[in-house]
Amino acid sequence: MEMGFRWYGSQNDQIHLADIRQIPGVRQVVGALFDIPVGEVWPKDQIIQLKHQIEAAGLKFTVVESVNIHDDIKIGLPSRDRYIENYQQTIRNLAAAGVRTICYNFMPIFDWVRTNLHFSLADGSQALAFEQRQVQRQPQDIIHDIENDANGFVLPGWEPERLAQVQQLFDAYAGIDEAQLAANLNYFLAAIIPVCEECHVQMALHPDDPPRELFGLPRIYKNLADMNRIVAMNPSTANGFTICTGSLGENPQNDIPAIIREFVPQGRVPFVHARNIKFMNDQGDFHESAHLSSMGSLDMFAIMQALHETGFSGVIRPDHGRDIWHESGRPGYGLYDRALGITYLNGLWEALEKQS
Ligand code: DNO
Repeated sequence: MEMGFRWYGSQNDQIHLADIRQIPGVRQVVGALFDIPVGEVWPKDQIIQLKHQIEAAGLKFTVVESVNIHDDIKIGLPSRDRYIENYQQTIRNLAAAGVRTICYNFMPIFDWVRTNLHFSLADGSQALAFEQRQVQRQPQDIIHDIENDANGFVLPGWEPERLAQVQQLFDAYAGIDEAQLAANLNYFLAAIIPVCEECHVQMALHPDDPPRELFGLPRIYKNLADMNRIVAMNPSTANGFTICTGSLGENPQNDIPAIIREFVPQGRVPFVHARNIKFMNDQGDFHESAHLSSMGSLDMFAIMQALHETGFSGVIRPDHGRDIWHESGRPGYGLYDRALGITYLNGLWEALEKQS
């Protein structure tokens, strides 16, 4: 297992590589080129520049999060082939720079959805939260709130230029149900997995967050049964998963240790996001919490134990942190609480190593 930390690059992140280097036990920076429009090829020289920057700080760069998928691919428009060719080229360029894992998602229009970016917790910290009744509102209102509450940062997957066309996007997705979206994923995988195999890159699909239908849009990676369907589409191990404990854990029916025990031994899990959430009621409303098991609804020890037992050897990163100690950064992506999360996860891991 190698501990990583997500970083938005020197132009887009208030956190410096030198700060990340000081978090005990961090080896990897999970990065991306955030300025390339979705669908365009990531130029090799820019990827190599990022790699050199990360390596000069004494850290490694083998996981990219995310190379986002153009909506035309998810909708299945004829123009998808051009975007798929671009994606193939991006895979080759990333592989040439030593990247081994590409995290991506196949969620229509929205990446993750939260309805409050500054939910106040009893200890005075703030966290991201999701309340179902809030998504009865128009998507435009939610976009407006998220953009206004993000402390001036762009949140991952919430590119303002793309979301300015949200009504057109909804129109374009009309008639795309789960079966059609799954067929479009299948088409995409059939085109890119051979390229991944050729370049020794593994794709790591991120779960739908939250893992339930939203705004009438289809969702295809919500639980273990969905994962089995995705494996059946393309059994190559290059067709892998990101296990995001928070996203999957937002459905209390999901048994995350069982999911880990199923897919890690298949060699299909190169990347894990570790995060805890706390349910606020039995309607599935939740807020994110500190990583500690006792602060949330997930048993983080049981999760780490399943990873340890199955010999997980990929990269794990703390997922969203709370805003604490007066930090006001990109919501979910501050330094302090994610660093605390790392220290806790490393403590659990050390105990597991020494007991085995
Ligand atoms: C949110 C992240 C997601 C994730 C993408 C992967 O904070 O977990 O934006 O990176 O869904 O493509």
